[in-house]
Amino acid sequence: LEWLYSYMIRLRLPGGLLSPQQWIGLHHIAGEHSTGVIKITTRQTVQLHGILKSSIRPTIQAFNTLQLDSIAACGDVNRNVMCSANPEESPVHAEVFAYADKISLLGLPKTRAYYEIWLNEEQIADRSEEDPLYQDRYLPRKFKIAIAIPPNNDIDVFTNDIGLIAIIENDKLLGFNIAVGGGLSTTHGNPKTYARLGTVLGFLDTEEKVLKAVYEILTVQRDFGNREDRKQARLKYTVDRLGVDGYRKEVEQRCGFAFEPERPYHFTERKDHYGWRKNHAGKWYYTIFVENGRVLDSDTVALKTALFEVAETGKANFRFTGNQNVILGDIEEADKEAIESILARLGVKAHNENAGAIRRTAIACVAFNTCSLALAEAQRYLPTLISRIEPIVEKYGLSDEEISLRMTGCPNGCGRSAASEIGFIGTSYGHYNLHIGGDRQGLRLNTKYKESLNEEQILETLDGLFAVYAAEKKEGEIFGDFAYNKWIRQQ
Ligand code: SRM
Ligand code: SF4
Repeated sequence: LEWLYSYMIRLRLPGGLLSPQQWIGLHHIAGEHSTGVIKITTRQTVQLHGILKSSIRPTIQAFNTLQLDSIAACGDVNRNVMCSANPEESPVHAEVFAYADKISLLGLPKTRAYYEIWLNEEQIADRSEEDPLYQDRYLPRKFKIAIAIPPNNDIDVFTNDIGLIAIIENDKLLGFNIAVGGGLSTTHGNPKTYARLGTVLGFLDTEEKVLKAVYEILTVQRDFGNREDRKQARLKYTVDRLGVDGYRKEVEQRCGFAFEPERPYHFTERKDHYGWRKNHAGKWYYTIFVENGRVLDSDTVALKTALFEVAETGKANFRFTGNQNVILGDIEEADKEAIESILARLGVKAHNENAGAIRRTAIACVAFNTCSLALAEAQRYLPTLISRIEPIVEKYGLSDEEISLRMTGCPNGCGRSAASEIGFIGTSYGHYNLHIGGDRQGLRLNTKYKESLNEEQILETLDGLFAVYAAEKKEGEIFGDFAYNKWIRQQ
């Protein structure tokens, strides 16, 4: 008799876009083979949990009929490529968005093993599978790429190994600034590990140059990354070992061209705009708040049913955001009312409108009960903790402040807790390090302020911090900046 193994599957979904037909398929696959919850991740894709070993092949085959795959969603390869999610925010969104797909293809392993193992493709035993990028050794560690369209840093561009920042002038895409060396994971008790935000190498204009540079940044990491110590293997450590100039020089040598100086850009926010928005072409977008990315029907909101009904109309695409939400997108004016009535009838509209500012900007990673690396709860606990924090912010008149608050069940940082104004990082069951002083746009990491707090201590500490903030903040000063100046800078 064998153990009853259960698995998680994550899709590769560059930029996080699904058609209504694909959503319908995903809904059925989730119901048939997994726990039923569709989990939107912090990298704009979805995961299904609780898939029994015998259901893996049928699940992958069903996804394949929807032209969806799970290739390189995990492993020491380039992962799901993120792209700014909100098409209503820029007339050149489609042009930038296309890069996510191109970069994803560029970083795909060439092996046919996935098709042979899961999709019954004929196995060619003696074929040597040439892979110029990964060769015979893949990368030293996972690798992440994201593309941002200023002024919204909704995909947290600087937390990625490679971050591309679209430079747009007069609604024309001029090219990208390219940053390297972002990554958030640390290990408790290992001082050699640290979170780092990316550093801009420079600007490139043509598509050919941008793709070549991305490719060669990958090959430099492949060749220079640390393969002895997995805790030192991410690109951020390679960049710091070679130096930013050293890394740039090596990339330029392989590319045969140089980076131009970085072009100016300005991030003013890092958030999703809930509710209806219209884009330059007159299409409508409705952004739904999905608490911690968990799509399911609850007592208060029939979100899963609503999304299924919307998909059945065939009138909206599904665009996942890096904040674990979903945008119903590309909706014609004539179809808006039909979508609106589904959202209103099933409680989605009210849920969206009633969520408080801290709750709707918060992120939590999966953690217990499926993540084997979890030290503490995250997505199962943060909603409750927020309900206990809300009366405190209310007491100090701070209820409308969109303070970014993120929680992870361990220091790996899947909910990007190191890049928030208030970060909780699990240390043991029921205990969290409290980090403060990050900014709201994703340009400054937070810093550890208190260690291993339990809930009572968390609430007491936040009460004290908010009291001072409410009393002393300057006009428009956000909590993260205030906290940085008041409690972190002098440390
Ligand atoms: Fe993550 C490992 C979940 C985004 C850093 N992450 C894991 C695993 C697979 C646990 C494991 O290895 O056994 C988690 C699965 C839990 C479960 O039960 O589902 C897991 N990571 C997630 C997701 C689902 C969190 C979420 O709630 O949305 C995110 C999936 C992203 C995706 O769609 O691909 C997720 N993980 C991230 C991010 C954020 C990001 O990429 O923007 C980070 C920090 C950024 C970074 O990479 O520096 C992140 N995950 C890690 C790490 C630490 C990597 C390192 O550099 O050391 C691990 C552990 C590892 O790789 O050894 C990890
Ligand atoms: Fe698991 Fe840690 Fe990632 Fe949370 S941060 S999902 S606990 S690995």
